[in-house]
This record gives sequence, C-alpha cells and structure tokens, in this order.
Amino acid sequence: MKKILVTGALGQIGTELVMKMRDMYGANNVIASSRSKRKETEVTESGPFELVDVVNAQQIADAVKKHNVDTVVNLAAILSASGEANPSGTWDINMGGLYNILEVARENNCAVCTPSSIAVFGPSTPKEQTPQDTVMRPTTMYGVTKVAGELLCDYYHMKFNVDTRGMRYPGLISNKALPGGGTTDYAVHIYYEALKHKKYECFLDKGTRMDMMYMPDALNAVIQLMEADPAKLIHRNAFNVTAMSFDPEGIAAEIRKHIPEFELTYNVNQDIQKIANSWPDSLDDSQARKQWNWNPKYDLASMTEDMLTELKKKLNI
Ligand code: NAD
Ligand code: AKB
Repeated sequence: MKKILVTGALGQIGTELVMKMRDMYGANNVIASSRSKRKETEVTESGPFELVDVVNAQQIADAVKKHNVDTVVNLAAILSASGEANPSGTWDINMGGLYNILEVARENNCAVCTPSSIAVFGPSTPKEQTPQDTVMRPTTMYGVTKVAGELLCDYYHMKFNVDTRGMRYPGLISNKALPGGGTTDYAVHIYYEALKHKKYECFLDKGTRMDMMYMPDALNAVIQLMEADPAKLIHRNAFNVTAMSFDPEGIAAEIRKHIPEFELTYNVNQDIQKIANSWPDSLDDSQARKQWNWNPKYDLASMTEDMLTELKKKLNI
C-alpha cells in the first residue's frame, strides 16, 4: 500500500484507521474522504482530505487520479439499525457505492478493502461457532447489502483480477468516534453511561449474546489483511473475525469490577432486538487465523480496563 483512499473516513472506524495509517505510511499517503465535512478534525487536518460521495463515481475517480491512489479502503455505509429506517438509501449507498468503487478500482488498478459484517448471517445460520462458509439468509437490508457486497467483490477479483479483500467484523467498541447506528452500539454507550451516570438502560434484552471486538484489533485486521500474502488467501472478501462474545449482563459484570455501583436496566427496542436475534452468538474465525495470522489482543477484561481509562480522560472524570 502506497497511496490509500479511505471513504467514509469520519465514521467510527475511519476516525481511528486514518490516523493509524498516517502514522504507518506517512500523512500524505493516506487520503481521508467523506461526503461532507461539518467541522475540522484531526482526520481532516492531519493530511489530505477530499469530499467524496461514494454514490458519485466521478468524485471517486477524481480523488483516485488526483492522488495516484493504489488502494481504496471503503468505509462508507449505512449500518444495520439505521438501514432498517431507510432500506432504499442503504441499498444505494452500500451497493451503489461499492459498485462505483470497484469500477474505479478496475479502471485504475487499485486494491480494495471493504469490511463486511456478522450481519451477513440470518436466523437460519448456525448460531454457535458460526462457520466461515455456511447459510447466509440475512433479514435486514444492511445484511442483504453485505452478502451481495461480498459476492460482488469476489466477482471483481475473479473476473477482472481486482485485489479485493474484506473481513466480517462483529460489533466494534471504541472510545474516539461514536458508533453510527448499529445493533451492537449498546456495547459502546454502556461505557459512557457507566462513567457519567453509573447506570445504563439497554435497548437489547438480557441474554442477547453477540460477537464483539475492540477497535485496536479491528484496525490491525484491515492492515494485516491488506498486507497478507495473496497466495495464502482462499476466502478474500469474507473472513469471519472475532475477539469476544458477550451479552449485556456479561459486559455489565465486567464494568462492575471497576464501578461496583453500576446498574443495568432494560428497555428493549423490539425492532433492534429482532436484528440482534438473527445474528450469531459466536463466530468461528479459524480461517482468518490460518490464512493471514489473525490474532486479536483484547478480551472483555482488557478492553473494559482500557475503555474506562481512555473515556475517563476524554470525559474529564
Ligand atoms: P459509520 O457509520 O461510523 O461511518 C460510515 C461513514 O460513512 C459515516 O461517516 C457516513 O457519514 C459516511 N457515509 C455515508 N454515506 C456516504 C456516502 N454516500 N459517501 C461517502 N460517505 C458516506 O460506520 P463504521 O462503523 O465506521 O463502519 C465502516 C464499515 O465497517 C461499514 O462498511 C460497516 O458496515 C463496517 N462494519 C462496522 C462495524 C462496527 O461495529 N462499526 C461492524 C461490522 C462492519
Ligand atoms: C451493526 O450493528 O450494524 C454493526 C455491525 C455488526 O455490522 N456494528
């Protein structure tokens, strides 16, 4: 990777990925982009920034040509819960945007990394240790776009030899940018509320177990996968990756080790609960471990300790 364009760079992942990549590859070699820039941030000011709406193929092509880009990390998307409120917009951005990026990549000989999600799975998928290759019948528009997106990336690799790669992220937990409208967002909000108010009302029910990962591991996943030896990659666009699996009680119990008076209550949002119920309880990520040495560092205990330390500084608590 020499010149990297990151789309959707002001979101939860991009906010941290751009800074990490600028440290690794040089500030001028990582071009952050988003469809709007509401304010100046570290990401917009510490290196090149372009306005790129992924629905507009010309804007992608202009940014790629202007900066001589050889790798696109495509983070522009609408996530699961927001996606159900706007299915047609989700299709247009997640699929239309990805198609435009793949076409520009084909024409300009760029590699493409697009994260997929545990949302590719559905109620008929095996729930425990969900295998890499299994039933994929998602029941959300977000999930539909993620399955179709994996297939489209496979197609561009097979047909046009575009170097496409991607991983199925679980819920990501981080302390810089807030999450952007997903089903797993509670696992971020709970830390903020625990520190601010010592209580949290959860929109998912007791016992709702899902896979999760701390952001430092998620960032390493993109970099490691993009730098992996292509000869060793069998799956390319659809690697299960995970770091931990817990339910709201599990994360609350871990928080109570640091904040003993922390209270967890429930006010279930049935629409989001339905999405969560359709996703796996735990993933088998052995293929990622085997094919590109995936090996996350953080578990629930070490993530919780780091989240609380970092958020105390951020919130001045
Ligand atoms: P996010 O919602 O925080 O950020 C996405 C960004 O894309 C936002 O800043 C949004 O403004 C921007 N965007 C939306 N439409 C756009 C358009 N038309 N053109 C350009 N930018 C546009 O999402 P994220 O959490 O950073 O996720 C990035 C990718 O990772 C997505 O593909 C998502 O599906 C995937 N993923 C994320 C998680 C997670 O827990 N965060 C889990 C699994 C997969
Ligand atoms: C969401 O909940 O939509 C995302 C995801 C797992 O894809 N965090």
